[in-house]
Amino acid sequence: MRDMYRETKIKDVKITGGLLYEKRKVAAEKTVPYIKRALNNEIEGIQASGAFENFRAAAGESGKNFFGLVSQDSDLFKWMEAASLALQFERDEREIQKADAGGKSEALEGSIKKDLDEAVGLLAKAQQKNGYLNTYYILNGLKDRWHYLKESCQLYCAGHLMEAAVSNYEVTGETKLLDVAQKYADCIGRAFGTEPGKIRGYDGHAEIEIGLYRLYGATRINRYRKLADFFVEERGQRPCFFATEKRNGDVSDNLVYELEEADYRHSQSHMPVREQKEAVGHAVKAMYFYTAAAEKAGLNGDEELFQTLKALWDSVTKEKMYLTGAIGASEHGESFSYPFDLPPDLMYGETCASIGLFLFAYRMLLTDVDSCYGDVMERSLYNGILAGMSENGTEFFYTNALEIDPEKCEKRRDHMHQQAERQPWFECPCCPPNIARLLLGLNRYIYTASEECLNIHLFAESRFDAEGWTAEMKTKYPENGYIKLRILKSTRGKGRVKLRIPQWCSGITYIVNGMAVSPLTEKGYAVFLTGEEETMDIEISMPMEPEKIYADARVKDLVGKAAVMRGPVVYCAEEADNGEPAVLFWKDGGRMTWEEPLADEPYAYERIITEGWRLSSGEPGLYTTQPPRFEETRITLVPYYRWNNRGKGAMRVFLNTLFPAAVPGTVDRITGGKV
Ligand code: FUB
Ligand code: ZN
Repeated sequence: MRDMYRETKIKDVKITGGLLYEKRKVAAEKTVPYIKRALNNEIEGIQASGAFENFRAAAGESGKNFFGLVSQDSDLFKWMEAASLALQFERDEREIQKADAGGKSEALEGSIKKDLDEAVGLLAKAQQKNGYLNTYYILNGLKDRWHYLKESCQLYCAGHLMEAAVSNYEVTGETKLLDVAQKYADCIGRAFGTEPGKIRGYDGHAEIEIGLYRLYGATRINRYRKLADFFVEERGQRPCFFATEKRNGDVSDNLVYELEEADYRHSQSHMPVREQKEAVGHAVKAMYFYTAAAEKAGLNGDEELFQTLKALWDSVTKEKMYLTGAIGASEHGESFSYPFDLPPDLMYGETCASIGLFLFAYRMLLTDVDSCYGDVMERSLYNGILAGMSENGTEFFYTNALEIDPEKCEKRRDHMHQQAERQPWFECPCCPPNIARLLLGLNRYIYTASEECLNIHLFAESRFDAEGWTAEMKTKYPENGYIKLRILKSTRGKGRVKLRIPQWCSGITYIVNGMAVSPLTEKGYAVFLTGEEETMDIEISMPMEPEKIYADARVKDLVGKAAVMRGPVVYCAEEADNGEPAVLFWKDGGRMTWEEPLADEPYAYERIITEGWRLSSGEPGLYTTQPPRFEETRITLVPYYRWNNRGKGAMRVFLNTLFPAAVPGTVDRITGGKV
């Protein structure tokens, strides 16, 4: 029998300080208002959005035509989810009584609430009598709805509406948006299913499944869960639904993109989920699908399905994931490539895909408290996800390569999917509201609990209060690995506290109530026993030294290269500190020193200083018989998530490695004869 934890409620956790608090504050105060303005076309010079305008037209408030991509309703819904969560942030902020919170926080909450209420009103007005709510088809002809589900994103958008509604309800207790979402879910339930006359189909972009499970979680209405179960199991049944579905109406101008007709791997529809073993296709679609399937496995105690998901998890994380938790090695179809094909430069690594991986990991964790999931959550959060947003919260990466050369991004067709700088907006702005909702919803992912067990998966200054447990965590993580926990169990009987031991960490030590202890471990978690009404103080020390990281030799693009991590944070070399990073080599055995950020200097980030070599040509000429020269240099590294906050420039995570001791004859060349 496996564990089955429920998603932790947003109100049960407060993040009270540290990096994640700072990021959430920026998301609430800057990103959420900015996205509202972007979606409402109030920002000059960025790509136009039809998100609000389409709803006004669908509500009969304007006579405008549909504008933008078919996925666009989801941008508004994701913003609504982020805005709902921002309300909670602002309330927590007042409760925590941060020095500068007070009136400012109340005013911001007021304006976000007003924006949200307006949007909810607009949705309710645009919703059709039968509950249908998709602006593309409301404005272009309802008779074509449910057609071309392969690319039209209808159910994908609906799923995001349901997620927004659940978060909105959890935070506000109001049911207006939840009612809209339920009406739409019921409309979808009348149209799809195995019963005669219903469509045995699903969306090309998984997401409705997650939305329905969350709706079930909030309402406990079983038909939403059953409909989600149907969508999970129906995908990939043969003959493939996409080969047979109707395709009336011309949506071709409004598609995000259109892949080859029969590429069913792209949407994970090439076979039923239970037969899938390798993660393939569009990385975001895959993550959302696996997340939903993991939820199904957990809810139903379905071990067979869980094992399928575990195989897919292993395929992603052991063969197809970047060091930063980025996924999606190929620009074509924003998709996975074959195992170990992980080019650091041509890659895609969409911010939404890392977010999806984080969500997939969390769902697995609810059923199986194994540190492999928390490790990946941490990896994607502190690297692939945080890199997606600028420090001011209003610029974003869509793709997140491990190696950027601005000239290539500008001049080479095969690099044009990449941005050398974060952008204020995109034609397909799926990532900005996704990162905002993820950051503002982070409270859900730090702890899980039952009356018997409290699990701690992520480390952040925070408080947890639910299921009879109170926990207070004090830490500056990931700046350092020192954590102080005070835990109180108020329910009856003995309880267990489980703490993830991060994969990166060796030499962890614990002091419990003043005594050094060596706890038992279970699937990568340290386990502590506690009794009723007993306060347990745990001090955890995780030595956090910079370390070189090498890829599996099957990752051909990374042979002879190494990166540096300190704790969960991946570092990178930026041109701003080092000149061109392509010519840098690590010095074998070079010392690495970590320096704290200098509080009073802007952009004076925490950094790692190490010794290295800088290569230059042996003699002029495109090709020459003269080997290159190496001169000693200092290499400065900054956290990857902080890169590109100091203007445009080249960046690399993996630098070249020379192994002079291991390669006969290279020593002279490296030192230029000095040694
Ligand atoms: O189709 C909606 C969104 O656009 C996906 O999640 C992104 O990957 C992009 O394709
Ligand atoms: Zn995205």
